[in-house]
Amino acid sequence: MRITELILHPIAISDPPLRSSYGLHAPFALRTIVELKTDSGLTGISETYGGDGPLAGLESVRQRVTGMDPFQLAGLYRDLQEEAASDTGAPSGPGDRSQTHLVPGENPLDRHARTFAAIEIACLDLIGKAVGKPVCDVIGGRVRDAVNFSAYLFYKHGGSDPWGEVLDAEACVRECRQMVAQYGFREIKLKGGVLEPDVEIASIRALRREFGSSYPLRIDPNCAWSVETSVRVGRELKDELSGGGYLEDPCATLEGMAQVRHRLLAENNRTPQASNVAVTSFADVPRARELDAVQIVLSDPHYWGGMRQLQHLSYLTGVLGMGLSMHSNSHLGVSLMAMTHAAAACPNLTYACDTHYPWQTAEDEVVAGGRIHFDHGAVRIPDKPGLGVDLDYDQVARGRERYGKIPYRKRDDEAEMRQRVDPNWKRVLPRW
Ligand code: GKR
Ligand code: MG
Repeated sequence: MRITELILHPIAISDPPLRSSYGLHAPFALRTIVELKTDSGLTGISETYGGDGPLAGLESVRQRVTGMDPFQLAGLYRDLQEEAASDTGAPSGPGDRSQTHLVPGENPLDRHARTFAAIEIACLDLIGKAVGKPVCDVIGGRVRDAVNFSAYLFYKHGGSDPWGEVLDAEACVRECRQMVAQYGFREIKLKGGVLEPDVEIASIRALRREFGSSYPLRIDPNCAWSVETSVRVGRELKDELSGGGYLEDPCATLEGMAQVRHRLLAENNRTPQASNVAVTSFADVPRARELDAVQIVLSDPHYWGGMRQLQHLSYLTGVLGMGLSMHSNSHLGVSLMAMTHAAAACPNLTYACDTHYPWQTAEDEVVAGGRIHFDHGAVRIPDKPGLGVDLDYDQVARGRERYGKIPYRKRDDEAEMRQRVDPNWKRVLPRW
């Protein structure tokens, strides 16, 4: 089997006015749908980041991929690693890779890993279709038939969406009730770093009161807090974040998170810390472990270099005695299925994965047959070869048309915040 054509579909999907320490989500999120046509008549698909940067990365491998055997992925990985090394002077050195000042997924240093991931996932879809097996069984076999996801809560402004304005603890509980009723999630994540820490503490407490201790809770302010504030929040939420919850990227840098960890440990508070900001590449993991800054690494097949790299990460974190969970960004069903297959084949990924899926709608879904179904908060591995989903080409065309109409080609939450909420807004770290 040989790849005969790489087709890229840049699309725009509506996104509610969600807040984070980065700013505000724009009315449309950008994604790219990738298709690989082959001489066997099979087509492989994947979904990745959108906009000019990711498209340019994919364009740059067009020639390399055309004519390639989709089973031969290691050679492509090596070529992109070599390019990354000549770009940065170091293959994957730690230090400047932190995403503290960048929206996750926008880190230019991850460019090659993201490009490889998008091609790898489409190739694995092809391989699965060629051998008649689901992708998770092609990459070594599943350890679970269904993957749990968490209710990913955001503070938000009101808009033309069914969630309303969420800017206090009470609204946060209402949002969570709505999401849990619709999807059946059993773990809860709150995107913090938006309101005064005391309001966010009150939100977590209110969620605990409403849902009880069988729903593990995590809070992620994307580095908005100082070490001092992080310690205070960790202290005040000691009970609420115990039993399977965690404190995610409370402050910037591994060194900062290490201080938080050691100060909490000194108070006999073992709340684990997770990261997708300070730990974004394999080279960061040993340092995070050495400092005991991060106990749970947040994987994501889109920027860690695909599904097989995620399995390596699963192995590495297992060896180092660290936990593994999964990060997400605004996405549709093709990404959701890639995340599900990857998580199903990572033995120590024991936390419910993040997903932004509830924030997207059926009108934008590009998967044939419509939205992916959640059963008690979990997505089942379909009994179909490959990723188990096909494209609805009318929907892809709709997404492309929207992409053509919007003026921006890069996610910029800070600019959006200035344009729609506060003309003087700046991302200040730490804010509190
Ligand atoms: O969608 O605003 C957002 C999130 O803040 C996202 O960009 C992050 O990547 O989900 C994220 C996280 O830091 O966990
Ligand atoms: Mg995070």
